[in-house]
Amino acid sequence: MSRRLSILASLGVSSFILGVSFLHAEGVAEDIRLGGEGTVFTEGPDAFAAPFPGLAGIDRLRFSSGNSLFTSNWVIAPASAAGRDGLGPLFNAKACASCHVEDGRGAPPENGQEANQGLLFRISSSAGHPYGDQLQNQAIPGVPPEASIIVEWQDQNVTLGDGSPVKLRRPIVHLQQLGYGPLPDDLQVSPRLAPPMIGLGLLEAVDPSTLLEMEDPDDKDGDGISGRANFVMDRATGQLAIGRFGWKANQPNLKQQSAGAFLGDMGLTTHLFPIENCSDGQSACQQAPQGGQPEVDEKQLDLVVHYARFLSVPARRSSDDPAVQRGRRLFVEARCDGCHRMSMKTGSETAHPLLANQKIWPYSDLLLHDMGPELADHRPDGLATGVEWRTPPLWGLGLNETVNRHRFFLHDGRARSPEEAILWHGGEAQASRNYYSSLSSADRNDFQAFLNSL
Ligand code: HEC
Ligand code: HEC
Ligand SMILES: [Ca+2]
Ligand SMILES: [Ca+2]
Ligand SMILES: [Ca+2]
Repeated sequence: MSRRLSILASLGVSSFILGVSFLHAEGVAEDIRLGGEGTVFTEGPDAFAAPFPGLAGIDRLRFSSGNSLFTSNWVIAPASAAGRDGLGPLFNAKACASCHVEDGRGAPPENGQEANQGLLFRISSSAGHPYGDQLQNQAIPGVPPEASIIVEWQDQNVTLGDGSPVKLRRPIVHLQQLGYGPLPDDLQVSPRLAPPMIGLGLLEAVDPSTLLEMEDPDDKDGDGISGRANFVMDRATGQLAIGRFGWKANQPNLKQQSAGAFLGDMGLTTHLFPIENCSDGQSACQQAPQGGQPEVDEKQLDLVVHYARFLSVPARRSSDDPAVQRGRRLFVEARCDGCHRMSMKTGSETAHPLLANQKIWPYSDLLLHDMGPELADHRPDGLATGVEWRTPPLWGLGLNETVNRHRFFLHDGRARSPEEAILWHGGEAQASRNYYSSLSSADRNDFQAFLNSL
């Protein structure tokens, strides 16, 4: 039986009886294909690593080359591997894939452990200091690393509406072995977990107008939810552009996000970020040999971007399960979809025809929301304030455990399940959180079944 037919068959009549209205005219549940034509029907450990099914010929070959640049370690300059050197002097990891593990999500450290590669730390302060805007806890020989970063998890108990206790945890960050003198007293530290890489080309292909239509900065419709777009400098054009990527939507496109990662996370220059990540107070860093100018040439950067653009989205599973369908209704009743917008269309003029005019189901508006004081990092980023975060897409959520063998969520990985993530929601999402918390345990199970089907 063809895949399409088997979906039809497995949907059966239950969807009709329940009156769930997500069927296509032809009877195919379109919300199974979360990434439109960029959807793959795989659910194993490599579910996040597949290219778009339609990617062919030279585009497919470039995807493989990009994969290799994403996965293999960069080395210290000078090296015989001339096209792959220039790592550091300061860095967090040697490869993109060290943090975006299996094209999925990073993991935060255990209690009292050194922060590993899945979690990085953005910093800022009104006072001058030599540490830049990100802490690099690794360095090449002869250059002091900036710090050793220890995360301590502090428990916090909450009680659900029916009296069930849930133990949450929040990170306390300890910066030790500072390599360049004391840090300012007003330092703001923002831990950031490496997010999954799926469907990013589709998110990049959504027209700015589509995102702006979802904004409601003054909450004119009075539902308590006000999303607004971040606007950030697009270095290629010198103009402000809508931010889409990163936990605060502080990067406008995949090229700048990737070039920013090369420099900030691995110490590799590109034409977009040509200057090594060493400040005036870091002289050993400034004097270290370079691996070319830039170290990652335009061709290599484009291959990595091409790779990021065409990682597909796994299809939903179990969407015909009655529990999942009940959970889906609860998701809407709780107004989760006020921010985790179920679907939208990509634009018609996109980087590649495969990305155009796709109905996608990212479960995000890519907009910034005030998430309340508990999640605040107090560190502004572009237009994003210290309490605002970009709604993360929820597609792929249920496969996180299969791909990465963990279920850590939220910007700093504090949540150990989707339920914990919901219970941290505050600010504009407080009403949704309270709704969830008021549900019976049977309803909460259905709710989670739906989330796991994504
Ligand atoms: C040290 C860990 C680390 C390394 C290495 C790393 N990343 Fe990331 N990546 C992150 C983190 C953390 C974020 C979120 C950043 C933020 O919120 O500002 C991120 C965000 C992204 C995003 C945006 C995803 C989204 O959903 O918004 C893309 C794309 C990306 N990285 C690509 C890359 C590429 C390409 C490389 C290699 C050149 C790379 N990353 C290397 C940790 C890393
Ligand atoms: C006001 C907007 C808003 C509403 C309403 C909202 N969310 Fe979120 N959600 C966010 C933002 C923003 C984040 C990221 C917060 C962070 O990382 O600190 C988030 C994070 C999450 C995450 C973790 C995702 C990840 O990749 O780490 C889950 C799961 C989630 N939300 C589920 C829900 C559910 C279920 C509901 C309804 C009960 C809901 N959200 C309602 C905005 C919202
Ligand atoms: Ca370098
Ligand atoms: Ca730094
Ligand atoms: Ca509103």
